[in-house]
Amino acid sequence: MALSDSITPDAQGKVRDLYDLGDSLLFVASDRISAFDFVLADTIPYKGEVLTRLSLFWFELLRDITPNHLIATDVASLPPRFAPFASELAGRFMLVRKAQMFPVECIVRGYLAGSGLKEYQAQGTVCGIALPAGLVDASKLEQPLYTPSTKAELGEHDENVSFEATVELVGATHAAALRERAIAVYSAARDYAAGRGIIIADTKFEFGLIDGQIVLADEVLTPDSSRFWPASEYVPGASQPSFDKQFVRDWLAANWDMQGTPPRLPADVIAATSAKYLQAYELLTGEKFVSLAG
Ligand code: Q0Z
Repeated sequence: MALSDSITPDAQGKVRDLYDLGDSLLFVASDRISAFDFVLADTIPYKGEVLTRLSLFWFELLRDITPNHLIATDVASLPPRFAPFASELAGRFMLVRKAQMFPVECIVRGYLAGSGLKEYQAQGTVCGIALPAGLVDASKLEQPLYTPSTKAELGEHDENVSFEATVELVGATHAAALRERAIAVYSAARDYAAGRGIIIADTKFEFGLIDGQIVLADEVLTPDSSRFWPASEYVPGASQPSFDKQFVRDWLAANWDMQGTPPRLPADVIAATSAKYLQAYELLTGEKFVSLAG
């Protein structure tokens, strides 16, 4: 019997379950994967554990740059009703402090890609910020850009907003602090990852307030919240392969008309995708991935 069938999550994201423990929260990352905004029927072995342990790695590496919401990562710290699920939980959960979350997705972009590239090609700006002429797909930006968005209703896309709009949402002091903190965290992570052969093209942070302090929350600097590119294949002027989901996206694009329910993935696509998640973990941490699952 799976944990989520025995204890009902209080909230579910596309790939994560959330349990409200009163004064703390339990996040559990599944092996579910989304592509083209669909959660697929197939799971990717170890994906939830890889993402959780990457977040924990970053929290530790970045601890001098920002406090975070983490309390514990051992099953013994959970209420006893979770003990029967110890092997299912191992490596894929975080016990975190409840924060007053800011209603701002703090996106930082160091490279031109995705919606930023589209806006630049149409009007020379990214989220209204004018950029120099002549940039191409995947160009490195001179300075990292802070391009906040606001969380959309379920099923909708997040909406890019101006910095001034975030001032209206959280006040001038918090808005400026979020921008400064997000850029500082991104810059440190980008520099670290560059030395390990991974380009962090862009990423999304969520921050909250605990005891009046701004803390880094949610999951951080994972392939699901960021664009990771292999530095060895980096060629500006062309769309870069995504580190993790490229096999899935390519296979779906070639084998599905994007109507209705996505088809089941072939076993080799699942295995190759799992291997990419493990490779991202091993490159970034410098450690072999050994699952903690029982
Ligand atoms: C809630 C969400 C998910 C479903 C972040 N430390 C915190 N305190 C309060 N809230 C949050 C955090 Cl991290 C928080 N969400 C939404 C996440 C499943 C809903 F995994 N995000």
